[in-house]
Amino acid sequence: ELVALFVSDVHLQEQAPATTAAFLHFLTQHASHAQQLYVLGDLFEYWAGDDDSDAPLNRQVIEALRAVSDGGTALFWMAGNRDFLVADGFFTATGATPLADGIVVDIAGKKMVLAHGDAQCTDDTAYIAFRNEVRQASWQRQFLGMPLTQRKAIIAGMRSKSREAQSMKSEEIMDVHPDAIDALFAASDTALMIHGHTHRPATHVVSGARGTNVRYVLPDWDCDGTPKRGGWLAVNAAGDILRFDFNGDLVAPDQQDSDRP
Ligand code: OKV
Ligand code: MN
Repeated sequence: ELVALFVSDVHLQEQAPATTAAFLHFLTQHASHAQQLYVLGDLFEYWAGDDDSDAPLNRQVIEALRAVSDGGTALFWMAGNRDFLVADGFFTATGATPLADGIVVDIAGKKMVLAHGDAQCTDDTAYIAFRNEVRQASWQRQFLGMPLTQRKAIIAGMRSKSREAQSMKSEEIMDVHPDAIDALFAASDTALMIHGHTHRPATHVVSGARGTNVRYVLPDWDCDGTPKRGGWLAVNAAGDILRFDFNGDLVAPDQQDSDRP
């Protein structure tokens, strides 16, 4: 039996029904058999507030997550840069436990640090400034005080502006900064990291002053386009970290994008 599964960047949205179906299949067929499920950010393409939980897609996903946690799989949630407004209403409805970005966990005897990955994209100073602002409780109180329709319009405006603006770097061309990764390894006193966000699934092995660090990057999901993409990481009882594609097929280490020697 697998101890823990890790998934991120599914970007669930009404416009991507095959991705939704693949993720629901993952929950019922795979996550439900694991002891723990860690959702490491950007499960949703955007989250406008817990008062949007009755939207058909959101309701369907909440019910599916609730079935996983009711089935005995401990469910953990980390916010991404698109679903950072998920709050208590969602946690109560799904049975998920919120996790802070950069938390250190011990899974099957392996100590590891978990992050979404956006906070380590420190080259994008404009984004980091935006992130610091919208992660403040006061900013969120004010934003969530607006009507849901207005919040959705603001998010839609940001999304279309970001799509058309050449100057605004998209998530897809962004990558983490090595110094920010080193700093997170050092601060957490770990040699293992799992994160998403960059859409660059890979296993990075870096030898430095404190020994060898391994950084596992989760894939984003898109099962509506061709070729389909998506998948998850798993930790087994022996503490090995395994990579699976969205079909549940094991990805052999030599088929992974890896700088393992
Ligand atoms: C995604 C990134 C734009 C990086 C905003 C609440 C808020 C969601 C949102 C708006 C932006 C995602 C959803 C986009 C990623 C960028 C620029 C750089 C580094 C809110 C919930 F603020 F209104 F409360 N957003 N979009 N970037 O345009 O797709 O990741 S986005
Ligand atoms: Mn992200």
